[in-house]
Amino acid sequence: AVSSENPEGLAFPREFVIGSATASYQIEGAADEGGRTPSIWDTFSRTPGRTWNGDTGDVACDHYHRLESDLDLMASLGLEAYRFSLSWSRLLPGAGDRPNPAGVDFYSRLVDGLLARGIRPIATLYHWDLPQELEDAGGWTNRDTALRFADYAGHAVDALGDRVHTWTTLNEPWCSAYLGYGSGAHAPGRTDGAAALAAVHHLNLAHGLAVPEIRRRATNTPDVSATLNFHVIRGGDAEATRRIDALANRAFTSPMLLGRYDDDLIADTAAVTDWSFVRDGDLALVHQPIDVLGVNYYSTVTVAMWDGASERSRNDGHKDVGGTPWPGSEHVEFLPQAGPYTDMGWNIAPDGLEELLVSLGEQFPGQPLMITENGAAFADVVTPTPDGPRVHDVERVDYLRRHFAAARRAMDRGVDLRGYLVWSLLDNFEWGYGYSKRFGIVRVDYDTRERLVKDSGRWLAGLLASRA
Ligand code: GBH
Repeated sequence: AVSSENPEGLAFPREFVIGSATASYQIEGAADEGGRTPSIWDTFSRTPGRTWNGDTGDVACDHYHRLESDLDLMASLGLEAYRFSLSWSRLLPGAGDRPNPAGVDFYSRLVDGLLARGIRPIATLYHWDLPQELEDAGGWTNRDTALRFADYAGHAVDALGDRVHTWTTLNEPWCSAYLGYGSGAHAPGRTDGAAALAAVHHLNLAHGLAVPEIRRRATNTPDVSATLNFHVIRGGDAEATRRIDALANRAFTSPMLLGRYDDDLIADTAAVTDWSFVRDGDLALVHQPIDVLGVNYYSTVTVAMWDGASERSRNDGHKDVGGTPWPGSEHVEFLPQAGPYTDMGWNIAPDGLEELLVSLGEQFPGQPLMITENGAAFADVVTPTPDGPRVHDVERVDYLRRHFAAARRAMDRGVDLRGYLVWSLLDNFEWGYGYSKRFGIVRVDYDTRERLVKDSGRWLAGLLASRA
């Protein structure tokens, strides 16, 4: 029972797809069940001091055991698409070469359950949960990990490639490389700038090797994509903006979409690495046509060169845990953003989304785009009402409404935007922040694991119903 409002005339083309997103480690739980072996996030979160309150994904939303009711929940919201990720070490325990029947069965039931409900499955192969066994051999600093990833992609497509509509290779390799190996805020928690840049390249290579493998092994004709998180840099000074754009954005878009690493990126990082991990022929491998570029957007940044004298601003939206996520550009400072802010402290800037989409449309003409994540954390409260408990998350409704409107404006300006997936379907394990941050349009009670659709979920259901 949802309203059928079509808020602010948010009319999108029929083929535009609206849905929601999650990721394996953030929701599944069952970390030691069904033949799954540890990933770097198990190791990291089980290490004291790494996550808020020592939280882990051991149980998370218990989605592994609640698959059928979660599928029904998605259907009740009217989702047109659901973006999820596969746990590599559930599908190939120990990063071995033999698929785990229980893992194949779980994801198969997920995909079949989506299709039975008319929901398009969008599968991400890698949302940060590298098998620990591969990390023990160097993780993303080891070139072999890229080859192993392509092999894993092949197994995943053998298992599901007759039914999955869209495959995404990597989610936000920026986070995997720079937070995992540079700042240390994410697993595996290393703090080594050279390692972070090697990880950048090996992630790019993994993507490039996987794309043709996915196309080769699929028995349907899937859309193949990568999802990147872009830093939308506004104001500030030109040199700092160029540096952060090179490290954060062009380190991925240039090799993937243009077949090169930019000279300024190589020069800016020369004191950190000589980039000798890039072998002849690699860039041709990385440069693969993709059907869709996934865009994750949350907020904006403003950067300036730090003069070394004044107190330095470190407002880059990340936990400071010692290392730098900006190898070679540690002397860039991140200036405070104008509010309002979400519970993450990230500024709310819908026009940044419009600006980003228009800019990507200009930089990569003819490249279809999809918003694969957008959403907000707020400190929700449950309110008793005569109709039962409700979550009146007015700020999240407002956030979504304004970002959907921004996407619509970008389309009006000629951007080829194919869809919009809200992060996230469920409150879930927010990485280093554990369960302290709630991004869901559905609340999860972490004592009972009960789900409660928030007003934002009702709002999205209303938008979807108005299209049906
Ligand atoms: C995503 O990461 C993840 O894919 C998802 O798993 C996670 O739960 C979700 O978002 C919420 O955190 O440059 O102004 O946007 C987001 C990673 C990248 C978000 C850098 C913050 C810095 C501030 N982040 N970003 S800004």
